[in-house]
Amino acid sequence: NMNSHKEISIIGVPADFGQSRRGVDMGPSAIRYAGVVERIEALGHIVRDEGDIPVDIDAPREVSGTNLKNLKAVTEGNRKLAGKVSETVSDGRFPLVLGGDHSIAIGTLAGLNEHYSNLGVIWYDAHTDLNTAETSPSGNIHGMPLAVAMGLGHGDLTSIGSGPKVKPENIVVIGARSIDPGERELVKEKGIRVYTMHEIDRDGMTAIMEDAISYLEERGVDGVHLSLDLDGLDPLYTPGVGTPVQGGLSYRESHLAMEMLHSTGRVTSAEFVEVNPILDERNKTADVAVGLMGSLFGETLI
Ligand code: NNH
Ligand code: MN
Ligand code: MN
Ligand code: MN
Repeated sequence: NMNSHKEISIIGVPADFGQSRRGVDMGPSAIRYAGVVERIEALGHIVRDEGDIPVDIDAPREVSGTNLKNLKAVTEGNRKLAGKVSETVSDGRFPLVLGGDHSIAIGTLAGLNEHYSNLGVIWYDAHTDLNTAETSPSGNIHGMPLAVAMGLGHGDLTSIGSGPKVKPENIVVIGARSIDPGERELVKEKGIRVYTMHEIDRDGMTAIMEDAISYLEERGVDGVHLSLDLDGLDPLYTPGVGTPVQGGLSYRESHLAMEMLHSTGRVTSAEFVEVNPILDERNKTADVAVGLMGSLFGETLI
């Protein structure tokens, strides 16, 4: 169906300041090498690779004395990314952002917020990324972007763009299995819809995705952003991530989820993050990422 063909802008963010393992800045290269442009063009979409957001990868690292590591570098990168994402949506194009660690979701969501007033967010991740400096066990900002997007956390981060970027009741988390105490409190306090591995094991991915999609539709969202952390999958399938957690989503469950999202026709932006080629096995994780993008953009087996 020609009407479902999209104009897609690929935006690379070669940044690793939100966590402490080097190499995730090479994620965009690895994903390009895995054939992202060709894979999506083959589906009939018009794809433009916009290259990378300029990131000062050699900026000195802050190793101690703060529970917001590399705050300045994370803030600067996200300001640039927010501008680029906003411009992309202004041009009527679908932003497909390639990380980089998950702290880049701060910029993506800030840019999207210029265009949506009731955005839905699907957070596909082993973690909930709902920490603040007060609750973070690591000081790594990649564990904080969903809190920042709700308006919680350091002012330098929450003030990128204007106001809160997403309402807690417009968020669904899928695949969570490593949740810190402060995050658990926030989930309860804000009533965030979290489908942990327990619910997915119990009810199956089909039921979970149907529930997640109808939940967001009942909220009358005016767009849906998919933020997919490759550590949401089991490390068996995506070993090239900085914080792998056993017991994750399978390859097939993840493809099914992407196919179901495609069927809704409601996804308006996406980001794929945490691919670290240094920790990977022959670019396996980037290959999986590109395969999932294929399903998200309409690939079928026959
Ligand atoms: N929750 C931990 C933290 O905040 C780990 C976060 N790591 C992630 N999040 N990869 O998706 O430090
Ligand atoms: Mn994450
Ligand atoms: Mn808004
Ligand atoms: Mn994660």
